[in-house]
Amino acid sequence: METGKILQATPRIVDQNKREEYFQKGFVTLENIIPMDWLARLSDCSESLLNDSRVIQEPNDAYDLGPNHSSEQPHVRRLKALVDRDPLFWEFASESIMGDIAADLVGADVKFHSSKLNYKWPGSGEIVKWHQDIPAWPHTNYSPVTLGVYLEDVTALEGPLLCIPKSHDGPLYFHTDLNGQWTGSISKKDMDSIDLNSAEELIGVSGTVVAINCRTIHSSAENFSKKVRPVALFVYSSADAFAWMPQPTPTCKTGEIIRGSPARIAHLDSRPCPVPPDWKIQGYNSIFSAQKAD
Ligand SMILES: O=C(O)CCC(=O)C(=O)O
Repeated sequence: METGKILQATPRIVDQNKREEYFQKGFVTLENIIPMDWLARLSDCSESLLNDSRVIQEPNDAYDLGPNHSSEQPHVRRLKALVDRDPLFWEFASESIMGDIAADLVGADVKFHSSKLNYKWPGSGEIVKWHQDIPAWPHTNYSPVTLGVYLEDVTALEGPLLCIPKSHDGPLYFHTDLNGQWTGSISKKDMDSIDLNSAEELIGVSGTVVAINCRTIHSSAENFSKKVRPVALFVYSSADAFAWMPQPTPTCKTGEIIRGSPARIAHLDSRPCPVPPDWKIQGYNSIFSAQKAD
């Protein structure tokens, strides 16, 4: 759906000025928007899954593990395909105000794409390099939006997400090295043309949602605090957006319509998009392992 039409519809949850900000800058912060009871349930579930990781030693379909992982001290970088980990996460993704936030940003007909929970541990030195999301999972249009839910307060210390304003209106970059191998990040040479001084830190208290368009250049810095930074990320698109390559991180709910109706006509955006590797052949672990190889 065209931006103008999305903005004409009466908002369900997101203030009109916040919706306009999202379309102008390519991202927006919705402070303290998730109800406390949901936050408590999500955090309990996250704790319990972290606890379950104590018995595993190698990364698998559910867990991306950092090098310091042990049964005494879990070092889970990412819970993969979150909605497949516990029914609570799907209930949250499909039945809570998350679907309404998505509808305010992509239009009334909303398709679920994927989900994950990224942890960032103090002292781990983990960063997420500058990247755009859509080159890893291209769609027929650029409606996909990631809604990141802060389960704990995120200040400048915890390694908040950083976004480059208006970069969603700029080009899409290859996320490969000189040999064409996937790196999951924009090359240093391409980043030279980006004004890093314009980057905005997306800080917020627990219950804040950050909405980031799939074209927006973003990253996140090291966690310099003493506590872990858990951020649950859910991706939605308009129902008329269709993936045209195999998905890197499919879930059993990928493609489900969570608001409105399925599309009868695909929306095709003519702006070009690089072709990613065929993840069905190459396999995909997570952005952390892809970027580490760079
Ligand atoms: O967890 C973070 O700080 C960044 C997450 C991100 O950009 C991603 O997973 O694509």
